[in-house]
Amino acid sequence: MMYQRSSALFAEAKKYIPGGVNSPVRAFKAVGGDPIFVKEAKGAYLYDEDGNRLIDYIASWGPLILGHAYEPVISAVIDKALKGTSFGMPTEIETELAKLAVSMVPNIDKIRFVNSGTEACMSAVRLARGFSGRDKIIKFAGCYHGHSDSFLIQAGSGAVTFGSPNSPGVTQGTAKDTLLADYNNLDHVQALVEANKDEIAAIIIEPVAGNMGCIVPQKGFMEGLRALCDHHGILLIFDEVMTGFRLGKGGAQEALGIDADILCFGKVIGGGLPVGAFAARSEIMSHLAPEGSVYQAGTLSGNPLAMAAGLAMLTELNDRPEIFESLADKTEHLHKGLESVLKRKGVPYQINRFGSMISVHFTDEPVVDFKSSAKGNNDTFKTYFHGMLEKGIYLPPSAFESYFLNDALSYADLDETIEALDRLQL
Ligand code: KE4
Repeated sequence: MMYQRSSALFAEAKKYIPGGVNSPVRAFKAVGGDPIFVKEAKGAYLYDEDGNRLIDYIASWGPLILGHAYEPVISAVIDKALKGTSFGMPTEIETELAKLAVSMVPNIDKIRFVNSGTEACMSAVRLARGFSGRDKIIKFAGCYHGHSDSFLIQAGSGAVTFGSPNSPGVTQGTAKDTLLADYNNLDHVQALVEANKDEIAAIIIEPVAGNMGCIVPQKGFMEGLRALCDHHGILLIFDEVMTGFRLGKGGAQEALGIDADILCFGKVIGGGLPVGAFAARSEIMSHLAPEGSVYQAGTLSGNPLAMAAGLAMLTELNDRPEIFESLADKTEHLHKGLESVLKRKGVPYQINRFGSMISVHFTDEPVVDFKSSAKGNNDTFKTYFHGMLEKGIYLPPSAFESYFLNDALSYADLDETIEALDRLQL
């Protein structure tokens, strides 16, 4: 396949935009080569600037669960845009989407809309701190909650020490309030809680992780976190930016059978437009301005176009919940097909899957946390990524990402993907 126009567009973009992209993962740094510039998309297919058709497995990193340019979403946005794009005043459609989301997700009475998953998670942590009067949070190595300072933290040395910044610009003062634990390691969390008694406001986690590849919580891990939070008066924040409205109407809480205290959303809730949200029971949300004193705001929060896209998307998912099962079945089909090819090729591999989230890791060790995910052979991954791209399959350009299937994918698309791997020399 030719990518000349994409490369030319990338060279031009780099003159005016840092790294030529507006979000780093798009730049292909982890896999090498120039990123593909997309011209348009419909259903399961991307059409790039060189006229190539690509079967899409990122769905804009999750939002487009029904496929690209889904007609009910598009017409809702067009109709809304004709009436104005933003007012900075309350509109009825914000309440309509809020009511629908509250009806679909367990344990929430109220929801606040923002413009990204980062904003949702950042605001959720501030709310937890304001509600509890405590400063520290626990997050997990390899979990990504957006780019706000409190989350850009790497493990400090030792088991129960503070985090340290993993990006210039994040101060030690911020990092000291973020403690880092290993995913699926309840003892580690217990040690952190014991060493910071009555100082921890919240534990924030991706209930099914998607930013280390897809990593599924092991039996008892999430239940243990819930019990620890109950015992120590810590709020459990589920970052459902990826899993929300993807794993089912009730997201990971429903899929795992675990109650969280604060929920963060993004991606699907905006139907492809910029929407994030955070939600909780009234007792917690009543602390948020203007009702309470925890401040949070946004010029374009609840933007009518974004609300229209989100409402159309969630209405479809709420009316046709069979979509979630159809997606999970398609993901299982893809899993089994890829697995049989990799087994036949004798390549060391792990495939992790939950619902319509899946990832392939080139290692013979089970991938259960960031350390084991990092043991994947990245050279093999790069060969895999570019080889599949050459065959018209667009996968996440990093081994530390999950695939996001969309319901426009046909079984023929899935089989074409499996056959593409079969023809690949790994
Ligand atoms: P945004 O600020 O990118 O909307 O959301 C941040 C975020 C929060 N929580 C989770 C679990 C997330 O996965 C994300 C963002 N996901 C990445 C993909 N791994 C977005 C892609 C990108 O950064 O361009």
